[in-house]
Formats: sequence, C-alpha cells, structure tokens
Amino acid sequence: MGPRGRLILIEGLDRTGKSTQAELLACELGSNSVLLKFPDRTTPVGQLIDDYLKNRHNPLPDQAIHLLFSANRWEAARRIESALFAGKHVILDRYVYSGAAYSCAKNVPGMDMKWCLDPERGLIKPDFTIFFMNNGHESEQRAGFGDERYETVQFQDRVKHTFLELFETWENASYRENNMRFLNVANKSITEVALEVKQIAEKCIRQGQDEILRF
Ligand code: ADP
Ligand code: 2DT
Ligand code: MG
Repeated sequence: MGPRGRLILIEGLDRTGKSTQAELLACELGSNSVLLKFPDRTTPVGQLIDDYLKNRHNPLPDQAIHLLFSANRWEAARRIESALFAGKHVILDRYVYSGAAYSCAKNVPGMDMKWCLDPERGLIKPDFTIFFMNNGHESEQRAGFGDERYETVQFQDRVKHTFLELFETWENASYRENNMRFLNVANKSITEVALEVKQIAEKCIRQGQDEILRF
C-alpha cells in the first residue's frame, strides 16, 4: 500500500477567495485529489442548509441548523477516510472551524464554544489548515456579498474574532505551530495566492505522516 493522501483545509471569512483557491489547488493536484466543499449542498441535509442560508426567515432554531452543518460533515466522513487511504489528497473548502465559529458568533445562550465543538469530536482533522484573512472591506466589495444569511459587515466582524478565539483558546499549540498557516490574502491576486497555497500544500505532502489526526 502506498502512502495515504493528505487532508488539506482552506478556511477563512466569506469572499476571501477560499472556493477559488480550493478549486485551483485540486486542479493543480489533478486526478490524485478530491475536492469537498462544506456545506455540501447536494445531499438531503445539504439542501436544508442551502434553504436556511438563502432564506433569512427560515425558522430553524440555531441549535438545529448547527447540528445539520455537523451532520453534513459526518455524512462525508467515510468518503474522506477512504479517499485518504486510497492515496488521494482531499481538499476541503470550509470544515469544522467554520461550523464552530459561525454558530458561536451568534451569541445564543448555551451555545458556547464547547457546545459547538462537541458534535465534531471524532471527525478527521486536516493535516494542514490554511486560514485566509483580508482586511474585511475587500470582501464586502466582492461580487455577491450580502446575498446569504451571515453576510453582513457586523456579523463577519464577530465571526472573525470568534475564529481567532477558536484557534488561540481551543486549538492546541502544536497544531497551530505545525499544521496551520494564517495567510494574509489582502491585495494579492488570485495567481499570487494560488502560488502560496501550492507551496504550502506541496510541503505538507512531502512531510506526510501516517497517523490520522482527529478532532
Ligand atoms: P469564498 O469562497 O472565500 O467566499 P470566492 O472564491 O467565491 O470566495 O471568491 C469571491 C469573489 O472574489 C469571486 O468573484 C472571485 O472571483 C473573487 N476573488 C477571489 N480571489 C480573489 C483575489 N485574490 N483578488 C480579487 N478577486 C478575487
Ligand atoms: P459558502 O457556501 O459560501 O462557503 O457559505 N457555515 C459553514 C456555517 O455556519 N457552519 C458550517 O459548518 C459551515 C461549513 C459559513 C456557507 C455559509 O455557511 C456558514 C457561510
Ligand atoms: Mg466559497
């Protein structure tokens, strides 16, 4: 059996270029890679999530939508694991950190960070996480900003702070140091960011370890 594939996550705020870069990286790695986007809106659970995101008046309680986002990852868990063991690299466009940061940023009583992270326990953890940051104003000006729930300037600001708290307080220092990179994408072209992402991914692939990490 050859070496297992790497699980590489692109995370960050809305409209920072995550989907663009996840697609480019998957293209770069070719048929030896799989691209998965969360939420995966194509499954029955994903369709409920899609409806929630598009319809600001959807009455689903915050707890229920949070658990649906998590269920949407669990439905893909076996697929991710098999792909990795078949030697394929799996590129993720958002994952657990978005799940915890967006829900926790709502400040709903009882939905603290621990509550938000609990349903994710046991999911495979990325071998490497790249977190995209910009100055915020850039995102607002990009095509489509404001179309979906969560895309308001005030909420995005809260999400940003919650992401940082999540990484600083809830992620372990070793993961932060060895398996993560905060990438400032402000004022960088798609090509410039793609080159940095490719270099990070290639390093992660070269350094490959056998052990699967879990949340
Ligand atoms: P995300 O998945 O983070 O929400 P997208 O990849 O969908 O972001 O990009 C949002 C918009 O910004 C798209 O119209 C995309 O073409 C554009 N875009 C992405 N990266 C850049 C960049 N580095 N510079 C300028 N525009 C970009
Ligand atoms: P995009 O499809 O544009 O990435 O937007 N979200 C995402 C959550 O609230 N919880 C999650 O677990 C995930 C994966 C972030 C999807 C929106 O859904 C939010 C923005
Ligand atoms: Mg996207």
